[in-house]
Amino acid sequence: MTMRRNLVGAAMGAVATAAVLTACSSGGSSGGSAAGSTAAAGSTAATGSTASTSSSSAAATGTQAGATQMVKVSATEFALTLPTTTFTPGTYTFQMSDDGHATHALEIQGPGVTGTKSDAVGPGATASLTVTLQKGTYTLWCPVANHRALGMQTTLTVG
Ligand SMILES: [Cu+2]
Repeated sequence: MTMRRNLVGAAMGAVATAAVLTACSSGGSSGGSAAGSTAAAGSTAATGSTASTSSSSAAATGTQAGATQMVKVSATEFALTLPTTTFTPGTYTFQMSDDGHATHALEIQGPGVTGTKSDAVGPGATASLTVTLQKGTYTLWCPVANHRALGMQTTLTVG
């Protein structure tokens, strides 16, 4: 028992001595290089944690990109009004509210999206259109009659 306790004590003493020696060497004449390697080890650890932080934020971004975002579009004679025409890549549901007096709808075209359109609805009704936007430029318009030529068209910038 006493023997074992002494061995443990000796082992701990050795560890403590090693720690002290390490501390001494970094504070000694070779402090420059020791400090340098300590800094390097520190930056490696920091890089590691930064990497894990960025990967978790990337996962968060992925989650965000996976969530469909709602964009309200007001359709009138003859214009499409959106809160913004600048988007980040992701999936969006354009919810058009027919705030005018005629039938309106939405159609969109751009990178990866070819003429996806919503139902045409009358005054006071809403129609939605869900698309995944990639980096690039999209055109959003009303495909009813000649509404597009009359001004129901807007350009969306995704980047
Ligand atoms: Cu229209």
